[in-house]
Amino acid sequence: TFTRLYSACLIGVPSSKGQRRSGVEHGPEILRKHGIVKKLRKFNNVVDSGNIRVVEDIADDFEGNVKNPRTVGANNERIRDAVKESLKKYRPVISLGGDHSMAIGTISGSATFLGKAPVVIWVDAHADINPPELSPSGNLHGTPLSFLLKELDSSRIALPGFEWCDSQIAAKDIAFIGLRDVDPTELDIIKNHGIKAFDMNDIDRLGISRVLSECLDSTDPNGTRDIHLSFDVDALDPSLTPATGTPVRGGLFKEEGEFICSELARTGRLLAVDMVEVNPLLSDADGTTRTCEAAISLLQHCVGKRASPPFEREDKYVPEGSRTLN
Ligand code: EXY
Ligand code: MN
Ligand code: MN
Ligand code: MN
Repeated sequence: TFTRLYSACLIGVPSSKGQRRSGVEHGPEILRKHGIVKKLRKFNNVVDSGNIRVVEDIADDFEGNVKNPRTVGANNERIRDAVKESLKKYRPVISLGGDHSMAIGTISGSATFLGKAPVVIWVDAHADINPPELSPSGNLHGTPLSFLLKELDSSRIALPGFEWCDSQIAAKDIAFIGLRDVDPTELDIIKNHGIKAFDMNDIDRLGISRVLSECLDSTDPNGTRDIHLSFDVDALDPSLTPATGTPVRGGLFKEEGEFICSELARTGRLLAVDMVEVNPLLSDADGTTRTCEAAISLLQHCVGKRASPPFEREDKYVPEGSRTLN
């Protein structure tokens, strides 16, 4: 099968300039320290390609409201090239973040390698689709999908650092899982372009198995397309992944995340995975260890570990808080 033909590969992406808190650049090294390579090798061959050398010395600041576009743009061009090159030999190509702005590069890398759009399954508390000039925070980690979405071409502003970037993904290629903190502009884009989106209430109501099937039915009705999974650790409940920059209560259970990863791997078409927003400076040692263990377990399921049977939420304790998309 697929997994026997290919080894998986890890690329560390120590990027942090897509947000304002320090520490997320240490994501790749803290995951290695927690034994990611050895733990993934229980399930498949894994090559660790080391870290991408990120740009840090560009003179950069705000462009309008947008923070550090030159740095984030330059890094993403390198990330695109690294992912594209790795896909010639490995899959899935697993990019360890780093803040989520890196998905501009990883998904561009997948699309450039394929010469067409992959399916993008975006698992996150946030939609990360703000047009940068409309971002409430100016942080580029809340914007990557707006760079990638073809339907936004006519309204996209030119930002320094992104001259290389071409939108390669259509609204119909994307599905969101786990949303619970979405800005009004983002909700408009999701609705106007009919992007498939499942918030936490949908998961409570339908169960993760049905939600994932609907994501795949809408993005890949024939079951033939390559899949790019972009997994933000803040999609999981903060009790499981406290070491992250923008936690939102009421998230996915670990088993639900693992089910998504395992089912996508089982298609044989899981091309690339992002595991992002691990920040070891935002929790104590125990919280950081739990965050790393959760991220590593998700990735084990991306390289062949099988999840237990579909997990249903009924009768489980459901935390309070904002859980809906609208
Ligand atoms: N939507 C908010 C913003 O654009 O600033 C929060 C984004 C958080 C993004 C995290 C990584 O998923
Ligand atoms: Mn997020
Ligand atoms: Mn385009
Ligand atoms: Mn994100």
